[in-house]
Amino acid sequence: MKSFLNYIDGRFVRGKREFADVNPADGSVIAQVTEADQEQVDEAVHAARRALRGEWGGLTVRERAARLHKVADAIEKRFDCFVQAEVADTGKPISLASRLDVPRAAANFRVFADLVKMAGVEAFQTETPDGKSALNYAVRKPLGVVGVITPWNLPLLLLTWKVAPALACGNAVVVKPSEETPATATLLAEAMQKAGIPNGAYNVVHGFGPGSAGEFLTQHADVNAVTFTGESKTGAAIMQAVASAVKPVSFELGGKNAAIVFADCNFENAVDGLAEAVFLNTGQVCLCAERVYVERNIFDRFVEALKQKAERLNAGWPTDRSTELGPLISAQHREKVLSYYRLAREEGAVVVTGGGVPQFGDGRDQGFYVQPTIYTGLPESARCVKEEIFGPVCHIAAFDSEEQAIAMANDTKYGLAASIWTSDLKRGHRVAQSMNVGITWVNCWFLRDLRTPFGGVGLSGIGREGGIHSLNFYSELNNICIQL
Ligand code: NAD
Ligand code: 6OD
Repeated sequence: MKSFLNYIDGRFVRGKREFADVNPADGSVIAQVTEADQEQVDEAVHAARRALRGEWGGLTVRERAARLHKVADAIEKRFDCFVQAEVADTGKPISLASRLDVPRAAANFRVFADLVKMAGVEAFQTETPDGKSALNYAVRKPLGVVGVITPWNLPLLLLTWKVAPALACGNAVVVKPSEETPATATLLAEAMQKAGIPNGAYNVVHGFGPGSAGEFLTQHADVNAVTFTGESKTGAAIMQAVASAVKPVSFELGGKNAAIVFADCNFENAVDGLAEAVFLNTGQVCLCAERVYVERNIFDRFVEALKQKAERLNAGWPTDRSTELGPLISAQHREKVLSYYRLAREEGAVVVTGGGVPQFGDGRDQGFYVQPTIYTGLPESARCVKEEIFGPVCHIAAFDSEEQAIAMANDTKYGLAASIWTSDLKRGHRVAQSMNVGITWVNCWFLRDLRTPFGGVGLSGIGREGGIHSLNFYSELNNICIQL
C-alpha cells in the first residue's frame, strides 16, 4: 500500500499517526497518509524560516523564476503520474484532470515566474512644501513563511495557484493539502527536488483542520501570512485563529453562483455552457452555477435542453477516457448533497431529473456517485436556492425583466462568480457590471487568464489573487523616501 509522507526540509518524514486515503469511485483505500503533529508542523515552519535565511532567500528574482520554470518542466515530465494521482484521489474523470488540473499546475508556475520578472516598482518624484524635492520608490519584499491551506476539489490546480506566486515573490511555504486529496501535493515535493528548489522552501504537512495540522499551521507564531481556499465557515475559523497576530489573509471561499440566460442568447451555446457550469467536476467547482435564471419565453425549452444534457452525461469509471461525470469526493460529502436532494423535495421542488443515487451493478456502487439533478419551482427563499450544495445540481427559475434577473442573481450572501448569456453586447456589459461578484463571464464560463483578478465578495472571500494581485498579496511593499 502506498504511503503519503510529510515533506519537511527536503526530506519525506513519517508522523506518529496515519489516516486512510480513499478512492471515491469505489470506496477502496488507496494509500495511508501520515498525519503531522504539532512538532512536525513546528519543524516545517522552522525549515521554511531557515530557507529564507539560506540559499532560497539569497536567489535573485531571475534565478527564482528560472527554478519555477523547472518545477513546471518537472510536472510536465511526470504528467501521467500527476494525472493518475489526481484521478485516484478525487474520482474526477481522467479527461478533465488531463485537460484542466495538471496543465494548469504547470501554467501556474510558468505564468508567475514570468510575471514576477516584469513586476516593476512604484516611483514618485515629490515636491515638498518648502520647495525641495524627494524621490519615493517602493521595493517588494517577501512576506516570509506563508501557510497555504487548500481544498479537495481541484487539489493541484488550487495549491499551485498559491504556491507558485508565493515562491515567485521569495517566500517559503508550508502547505496543508486537504485530508481527502494528499497525493499531488506530495508528488509536487518530488518535482520541487528535481527542479532544485532548496530544502525548506516548500514543505508539506498532512492532516485535518481543527486539532490537527491545519490549525497548528494557522496558529503558528512564526507563520507570517495565511492563504486559504475552502468553505466560508472554515475561512471564518481561520480568521479568528490569526486575528490576535494580525496576519494577512487571502481567502477564496464558497459560492452560490448565478447564471442569467436571456431569450436573445445563442441557445445551443448557452445550453452547452450551462451544462459545463453546472456539472463540471460533478459540480464541485466553487464557480459552478447552482442558480440558473432563464427568461420566461425560453424557460421550458431551456429546462428540457439542459435535462437532455444531464441525462446523457456518462457517469463511468474515472479512469475511462469517455467518462464525463465522476463521483463526489467522499461518503460524507455525498450525504451532505443527498440531504439537499431530500430537502429540495420537502421545500416543494419539481424534480426535472435526478435527485438520487445511480445503480451500476459493479464496484461503483461502493463509490460516492449521485445523479446529476435539476430542480424548478422553488421560492427564492428556499434553503436549496440560498445555500451552497457543491454537487451536480441546479435550480432553474424564470424571470420577466432584466431588472428582476439582476435582483434575483444578487440576492445572496455569497458573491464569487456569475455568467450572463445574451447576444446583446450592451446588455452583456450592463448586466455584468451590476453583478455583486468578483468574476463575471459573458457567453462563457471558467475561461481563465491568470493575469486577471480572481476572488469573491461577501461570504465568497477576502482579497484578489491572479497576476499583479497575487504578487501584491505575497509581498510587502517598503516605500523609501529620499530627500534630493
Ligand atoms: P474546507 O473548508 O472543509 O477545507 C479546506 C481546507 O481547510 C482543508 O485542507 C481542511 O483540512 C482545512 N481546514 C478545515 N478546518 C480548518 C481549520 N479550522 N483550520 C485550518 N485548516 C482547516 O473546504 P473543502 O470541503 O475542502 O472544499 C470545498 C469548499 O471550498 C467549498 O465551499 C468551495 O466553494 C470552496 N472553494 C472555493 C474556491 C474559491 O476559489 N473561492 C475554490 C475551491 C473551493
Ligand atoms: O482558476 C483558478 O485560478 C481558480 N482559483 C479556480 C477556482 C476554482 C474553484 O473551485
